[in-house]
Amino acid sequence: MDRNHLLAMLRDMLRARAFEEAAAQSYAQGDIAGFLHLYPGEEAVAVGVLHASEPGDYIVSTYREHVHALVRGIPARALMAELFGKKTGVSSGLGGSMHLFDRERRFLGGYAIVGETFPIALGAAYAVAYRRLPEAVICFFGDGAVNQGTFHESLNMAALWKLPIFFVCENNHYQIGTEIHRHSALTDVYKRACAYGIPAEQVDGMDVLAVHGAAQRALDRVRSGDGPQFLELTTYRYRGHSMADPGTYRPAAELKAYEAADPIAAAIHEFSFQYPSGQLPQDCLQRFTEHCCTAGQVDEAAIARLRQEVQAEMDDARQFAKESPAPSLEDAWAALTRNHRLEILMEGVGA
Ligand SMILES: Cc1ncc(C[n+]2csc(CCOP(=O)(O)OP(=O)(O)O)c2C)c(N)n1
Ligand SMILES: [Mg+2]
Repeated sequence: MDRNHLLAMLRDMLRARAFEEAAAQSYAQGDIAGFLHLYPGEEAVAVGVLHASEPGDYIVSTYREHVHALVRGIPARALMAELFGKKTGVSSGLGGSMHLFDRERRFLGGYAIVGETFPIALGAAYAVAYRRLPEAVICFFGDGAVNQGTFHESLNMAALWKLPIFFVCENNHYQIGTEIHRHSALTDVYKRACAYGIPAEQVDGMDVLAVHGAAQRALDRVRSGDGPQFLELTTYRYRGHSMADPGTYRPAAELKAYEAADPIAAAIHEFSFQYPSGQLPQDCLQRFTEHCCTAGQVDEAAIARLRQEVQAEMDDARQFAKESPAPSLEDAWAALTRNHRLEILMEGVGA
């Protein structure tokens, strides 16, 4: 990978964390209401996968989707304003944190219902296949979604019709407060894809380069008509399930071990029986910055500069969101009654 691409990935990882921390602060100050599901710890997943995507690909995500949207290219201002429920938001302030949508960037949302992403991705992939386009649909979902009926129905149909879908499981080992070995009979999620003959791989989701490589391979196969591909990325979220969740169900040592750049061997050993997955990964961000420094791609000063730049970007996004107007009742009504159907029909006939 060339230096510029490496730096672009590093920048996006830093932006991702800074965005989410800025959102957490805004929530604490009462500027964001409702649920807010944050992504720190999982950045290598979104950045690794989306840096392997093309502008023609479609993205379907869950309610933990701010970072997918940011890395896809939606400006931080439009995202933060949406979280604030403002008119300048990417969904005009009418969707909020869990319903980010940007047709232009083929970001098909943000969905709050667990397992909802699968049939939506399936429909989009059917449309792509129908038109025989070399595009892919990237479908993100959590480990908790794989016990939903929609998961099995969608994998079956995707395989049957050889649809261009890339299934990406963000296995952060928890479904709210329930650890994976308590909600799933099979904790290696990727093995489930075998039931439908879909090629699947399990990769360390804390290692952005490994994620990127695996995503690139899978997307190449999708684009060359090989049908759906499946990738399970093992990762971890540092915060609670949402801002309303203090996350006290997780052993403090587990959280610490995942957060540590250099996991303390003794502590990991002492508690290793609690981790079904065995080995504990490092913080993905620290690991990647270390990698870039060791490889001589960047130095500490450049990283410090990058951190400053992304912090300024997020401060600006918060300020913009705060100063933006709220949507009016008329705006909400207009959105409700807009004739989307006509718009889509017009597009279909090339008008
Ligand atoms: C159909 C449905 N059932 C239950 C919920 C409540 N719920 C919200 S998030 C969540 C956990 C999902 O966990 P996972 O898929 O692992 O995603 P993560 O939050 O870990 O990213 C649940 C059960 C829901 N939103 N939709
Ligand atoms: Mg989960």
